[in-house]
Amino acid sequence: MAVSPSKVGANTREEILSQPYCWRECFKANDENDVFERLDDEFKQEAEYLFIGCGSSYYIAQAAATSWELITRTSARAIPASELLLFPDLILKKGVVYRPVLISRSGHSSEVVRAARYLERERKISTLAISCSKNHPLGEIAKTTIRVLPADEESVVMTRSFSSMLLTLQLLAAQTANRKDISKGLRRMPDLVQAIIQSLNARLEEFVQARAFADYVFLAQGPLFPIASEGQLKITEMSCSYAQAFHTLEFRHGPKAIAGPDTLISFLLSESGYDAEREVVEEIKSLGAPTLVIANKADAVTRKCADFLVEFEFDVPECARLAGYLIPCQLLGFYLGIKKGYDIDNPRNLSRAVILDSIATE
Ligand code: F1P
Repeated sequence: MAVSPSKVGANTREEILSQPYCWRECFKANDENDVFERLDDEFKQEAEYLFIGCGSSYYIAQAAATSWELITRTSARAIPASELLLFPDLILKKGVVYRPVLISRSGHSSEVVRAARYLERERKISTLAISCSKNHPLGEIAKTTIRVLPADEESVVMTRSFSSMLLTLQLLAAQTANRKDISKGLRRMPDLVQAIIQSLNARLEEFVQARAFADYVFLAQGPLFPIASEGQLKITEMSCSYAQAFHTLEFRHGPKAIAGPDTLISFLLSESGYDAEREVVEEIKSLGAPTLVIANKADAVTRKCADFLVEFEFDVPECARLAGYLIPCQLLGFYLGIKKGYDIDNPRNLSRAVILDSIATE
């Protein structure tokens, strides 16, 4: 059924723009339900955190694992659920105490449900799940489930569910490590992003209308790399365009061959690696590639090299800013899809969850 032009992507657009409000609601719900206090006992003992998800939720797992290591200074890893199902010996080592955290907006993705069943029932390992839905198979299997219900979406493509589950896991890390500076910074993100999201939305819509690109690259280091990976996935899901993600300095080692006038290179610049990453911005600009740069603070060189610059100036700790870097990536994918005439609320070939008839470890 044809969708009227003004209605195309209405759900996805509203879900992207509602993120600051949604984050506030999620923080409030978690506080009212004492979610973190109730978890405290189980999180006291030393363990290796194993963040597990599929698709966008796998990139949440990667962002949560890097945040966990930076905030708590204890080890954490991220894996796609399929790796645990197909190569368990590569993942679970003898003598290591694991704390698996299963991430799934729907709680129905077969690989995540089967991973929970395998961990709980075959390996007798207690699991924590986080989801945006109320009742689902994952919640029936995991020992404890955090529900981030205000973040659920109508759309297939994950946007506010991604940022809300990530912020919740980051807050859990800060709580576990008693890092009040990080907790405070995370709780300031709704107001900080609220102040810029409407102007950013208008600027990106205009940028996409004015320019044409053949393909897309996202570059980032450290805790921002999972956000770059999610950015390429948003472009792919919402606009069916070809997008890739690399570590920024890795781009020089071969992939740089594709840099040219038709490839939009998006840089998610960190604070910790800024000087080295900015040199890549300069180099890529000199090759004639259009650049989109997202930074917390940009110097004169970066301003000169950026065709589109997002400068946050958020005075919060670096790892508390991750959710903000997502917004321009989501909006870029959205407006590219609109420009190509796609029905973004129902993207080609995709469904809200991947339900498989059969997979190994049945
Ligand atoms: C995971 C997922 C999404 C993807 C699509 C299919 O869902 O792979 O990341 O965008 O919607 O499902 P979930 O396990 O987080 O519900």
